[in-house]
Amino acid sequence: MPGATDRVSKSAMERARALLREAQRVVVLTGAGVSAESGVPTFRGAGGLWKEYRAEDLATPEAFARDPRLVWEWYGWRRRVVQQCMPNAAHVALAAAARARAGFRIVTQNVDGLHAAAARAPNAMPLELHGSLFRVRCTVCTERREEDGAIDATSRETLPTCASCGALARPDIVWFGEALDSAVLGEAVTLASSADVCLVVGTSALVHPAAGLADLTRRNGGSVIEVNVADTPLTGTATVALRGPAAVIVPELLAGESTE
Ligand code: BJW
Ligand code: ZN
Repeated sequence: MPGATDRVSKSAMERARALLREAQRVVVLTGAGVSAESGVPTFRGAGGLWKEYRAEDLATPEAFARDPRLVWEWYGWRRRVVQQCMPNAAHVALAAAARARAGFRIVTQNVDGLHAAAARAPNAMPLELHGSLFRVRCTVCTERREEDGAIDATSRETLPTCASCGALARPDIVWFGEALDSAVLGEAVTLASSADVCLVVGTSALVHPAAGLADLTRRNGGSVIEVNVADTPLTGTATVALRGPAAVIVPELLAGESTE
């Protein structure tokens, strides 16, 4: 298999490595593309989830209010897909760098749990901006719980309910039009604003506020390294753009970071 430097210009890879070497604080922002090689479908683009399903039908609070059974059926299928998937070389390399270096933090838009599965230590656990496929929360009270079982969406009565008040439970995922958890977003903003490097991996950078985090780093004088198979709205302003699959580029970029 060719190394990343066979696909990416050697000078771009060297420049990105030097930026990371010199950085005290690194924030990594990941999106669906980091999990693509694990077999998790992305949202947009060829084979993306939104090609087959309309976001408005499934990933909004209005959709859930209209037809919770349909939405839970979709999330039950998403859980089953992700449960067949393993962290890939990009998740593993990012987790190793986070364990090895203070000031290296992973912030993800993904709800698939694969960064957490690769973490093996608290300091490699990601900040999950958009929630988790494996948590549910009550539609009425504040109850939340981890849950990774099958969803029985045959009728409204069989859907997950709150253990505390008995009301209908929903996926603990941030849908369009919903606010991100303010503590989680606040921490991500602090990390991005103070980072020397923001490493952006596998996101279309279309969904806000997550997409604005790299700009916070840049506007505060930091550098942006983008890893993606295609151009995004961030490419033009990135300090270095590395074209190619995350599971190939990221391990090569971070080679030598970890002494484990
Ligand atoms: C590879 C690869 C490989 C492939 N290697 N790369 C400012 C401007 C405009 C609009 C807004 C704005 N601020 C807010 C909005 C509205 C909205 C929004 O951003 N809309 C835009 C789409 C226009 N944002 C929101 O609604 C957010 N809420 C909010 O702002 O609330 C404000 C508020 C405040 C107070 C009270 C109330 C409200 C919430 C956003 C929630 C996003 N949720 C989703 C769905 C969750 C459902 C689920 O998962 O089931 O999260 S949307 C979906 O997109 C998902 C993802 O996390 C997110 C980002 O997608 P991502 O990860 O970038 O994936 P893709 O598929 O788009 O891209 C994959 C990339 O990988 C591509 O670039 C490929 O090339 C690449 N790739 N293979 C490397 N092997
Ligand atoms: Zn409840």
